[in-house]
Amino acid sequence: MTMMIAGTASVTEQTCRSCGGPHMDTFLKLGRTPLADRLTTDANRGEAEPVFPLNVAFCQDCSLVQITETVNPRILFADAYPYYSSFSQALLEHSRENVLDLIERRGLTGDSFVIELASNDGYLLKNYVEADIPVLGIDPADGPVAAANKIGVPTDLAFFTLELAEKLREQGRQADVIHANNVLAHVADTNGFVAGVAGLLKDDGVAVIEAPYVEPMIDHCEFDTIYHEHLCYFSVTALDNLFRRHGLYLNEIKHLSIHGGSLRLYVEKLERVGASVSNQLAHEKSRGLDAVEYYRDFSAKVDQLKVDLRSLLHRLKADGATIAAYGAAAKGATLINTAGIGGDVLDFVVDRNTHKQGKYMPGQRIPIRPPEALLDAQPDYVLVLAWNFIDEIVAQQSQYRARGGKFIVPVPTPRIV
Ligand code: JHZ
Ligand code: ZN
Repeated sequence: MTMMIAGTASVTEQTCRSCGGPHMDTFLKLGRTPLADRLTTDANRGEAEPVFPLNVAFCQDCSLVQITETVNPRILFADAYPYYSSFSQALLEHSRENVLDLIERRGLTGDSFVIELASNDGYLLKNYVEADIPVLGIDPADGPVAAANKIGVPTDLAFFTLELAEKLREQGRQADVIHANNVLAHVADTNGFVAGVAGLLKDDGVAVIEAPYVEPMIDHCEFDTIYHEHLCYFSVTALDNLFRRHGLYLNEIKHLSIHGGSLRLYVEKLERVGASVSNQLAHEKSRGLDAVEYYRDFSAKVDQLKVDLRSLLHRLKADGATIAAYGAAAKGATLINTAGIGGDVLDFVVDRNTHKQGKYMPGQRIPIRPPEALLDAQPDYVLVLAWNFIDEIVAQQSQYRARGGKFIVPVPTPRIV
């Protein structure tokens, strides 16, 4: 379990982030990679980029899959963090539906209080604001926080910690609903975060948490979703162990297609475990997600994917094709850096996020341009780094396609669509 020393760039964990157990079995080594959301700019192009080991381990005591290197969160999330949730239409719709469902199911009114941890640019909480339900967002990235406050979503610039939870509780600001999407896997102090959620929740409140699910990650070879921001890769088994340690109960889950396969977790102080959870626990046991054997051949599959993708791209290049990429996604940084796909193959990457345009992909330093660049240059192929949004991207790029452009989807096995 981590105690990050101020000023230290990273630490290598010897024990499990969740249970503290010493039986960690490393099953995947991706080498040393640059930070996936640290984009190079013209100003810092001369500097060497820091790289950190990216190794994935299974805890034999509580089943949690995790990386062993913890990079200082101030380095990961502080300055110029480029991820803004609102650039995906699919994510906005997904979030809105989640909010409308909760307002109805929980009977939320103007007397309720909703908190979101890692609320980013207000992409989700704005739906409560529209319904006149009081909210508070908490997020450590200054750009997205400024964007949220600007659209009227009250948001504090802070890391969510147990201390902050206690402070809010002392102020009488406990929540009926706590949202935490794609953040539980990002926090170094896993137990402190969950204890904070427990402290901040009203007795009859619910924490609604979304996290990528380890089962599709392994089954569909989504190894590119592994990077230093993602410390944990959760199974329901590991989550159940984690929440129970803090007097919280995972009572219901929903399967979501977002981000390559995620779980939405409904967590409460009252134990009333529903069939969705008990069935999934039984499913995980029968498939062996609670034993390291399930994860053993992942490394060989990842190596094969990298070889296949590289040889496909090099064959196309040898035939004289031009290739660009879509999505300056964090996962794209893992893919191009671990598979060694550089500027000799990809001419540029496009992304709708204006905060990423004009910068360069980590490590390989491929320039990032607006999506319009695809029609200007009309490359023969586009490698879809943000493959999790493939439908949205294909629909949006119908003109590129009508002119004969083709997409390459890298996972689970490289294919041209
Ligand atoms: P996207 C993010 O990872 C960030 P990333 C974070 N690390 C996390 O935990 C996961 O999500 C879950 C762009 N885009 O969201 C936007 C277009 O340009 O899949 C993004 O830059 N046009 C916190 O970065 C990128 O692609 C489009 O039409 O791997 C997608 O990145 C769409 C749909 C997206 O995840
Ligand atoms: Zn453990």
